[in-house]
Amino acid sequence: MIELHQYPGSWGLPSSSPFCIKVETYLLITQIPYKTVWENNPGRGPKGKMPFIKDQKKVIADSSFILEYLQSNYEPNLDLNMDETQKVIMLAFQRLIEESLYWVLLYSRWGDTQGWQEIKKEITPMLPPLIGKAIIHIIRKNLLRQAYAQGMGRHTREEIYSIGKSNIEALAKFLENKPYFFGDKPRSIDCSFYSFLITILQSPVTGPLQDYTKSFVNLREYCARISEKYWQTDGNNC
Ligand SMILES: N[C@@H](CCC(=O)N[C@@H](CS)C(=O)NCC(=O)O)C(=O)O
Repeated sequence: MIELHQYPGSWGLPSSSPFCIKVETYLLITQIPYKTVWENNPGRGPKGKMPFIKDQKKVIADSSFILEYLQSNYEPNLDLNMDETQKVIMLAFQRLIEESLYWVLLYSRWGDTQGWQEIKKEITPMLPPLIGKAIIHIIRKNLLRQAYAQGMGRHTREEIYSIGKSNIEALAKFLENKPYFFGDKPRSIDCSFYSFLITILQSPVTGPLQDYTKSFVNLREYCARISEKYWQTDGNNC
């Protein structure tokens, strides 16, 4: 059976990483059997990040490569019968979510003062006693260094949230009142989109990103719909 290696969750989320929730949502929608292996140390993954999967002797890291692998080796494939335009739009929105919105989310959790206080309170007890307080500062430094190298970390707080808001607005406008991103049927993009929405909405990390996301009724309803249908939760946290 497939093993999904992922971080444990916080605040009622299935995992603290949206990329882990993305893969698990895909597995739940497709009903491909799997079991979770909880990991706290990203160094245990082949790319130093979570998630990764093991399937018999194969190890695949990176949520997008994992979904590609699942689509090539298991049924159903959520992305069958999409036209070329839909595929291009899907790729562009996936990049918007995972390569831009991700860094805004990271900043809201680790860079912004309120988020950092919440993160510290939640994660420190999961780390080894005595050295946990030092480790959480090292993790923060490392993540903020990544954000600086990527570029997002060089912007002011206002600039970062204005990027986040325009991303959320584009997603909300494209979704309209459709049940899923491309209509009546869930596609792999719904796994990315949902995982980021639930991570933003179901969190004590408040602030402009969460407030703006909450202001879109269609996003909250979409999030609740997927939570109820595939995660069997009441969707009240969306
Ligand atoms: N492109 C990767 C991104 C995965 C990723 O960034 N994972 C983060 C958690 S959200 C991580 O494990 N970071 C650990 C680190 O950078 O030290 C994917 O799609 O799986």
